Amino acid sequence: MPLDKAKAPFTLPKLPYVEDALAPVISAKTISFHYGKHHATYVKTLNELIAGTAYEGLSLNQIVVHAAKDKNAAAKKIFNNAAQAWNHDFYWHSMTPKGGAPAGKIKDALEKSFGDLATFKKTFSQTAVGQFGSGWAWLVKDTDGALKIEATSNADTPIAHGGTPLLVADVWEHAYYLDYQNRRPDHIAAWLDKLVNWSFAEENLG
Ligand code: MN3
Repeated sequence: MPLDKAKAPFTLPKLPYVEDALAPVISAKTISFHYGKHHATYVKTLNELIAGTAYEGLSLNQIVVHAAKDKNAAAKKIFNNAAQAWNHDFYWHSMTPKGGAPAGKIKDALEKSFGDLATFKKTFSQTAVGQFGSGWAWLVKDTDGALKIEATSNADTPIAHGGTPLLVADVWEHAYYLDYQNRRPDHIAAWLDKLVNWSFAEENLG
């Protein structure tokens, strides 16, 4: 991803589609706030926090990894904003208006790890819905090559812990509240059926 090489000051990466492309599952109004306000603010705040610090010369990935281990009080804020900047760019690419059923290598990998697609969807949905409060639901590749589903809280991200994410669903309320209110299960079901970018997941398989 280009983010691996980007250096400060960071700019808000372009969305890979127009703002109404994911409607009706995710409306243009949700995208305009989520991308144009939330994501943009994480990027802007990150630039302010790292200006004049040792973090300034690092890539976004490196900032996430280093700040996760940094015991300095200021590092937590840097971690939160850097990880949220990274997670959101990964999230936009995890979706496409042309979602549907997985095929090829990624389909084989899902079947090998979960048995069948229905079991993958059920497990992913349970994890996404079961994440208490704000966070993220991830499909990751384990070190043994098996695919796993995990949730992280708030800004936390697998890349801070050496993980290899393939896909992510944002389960903060700001991701779905305007369109689904409190119905996170319905949002996740529609997300899985209509919006997943399986080509992106397959690229991330490596
Ligand atoms: Mn979000």
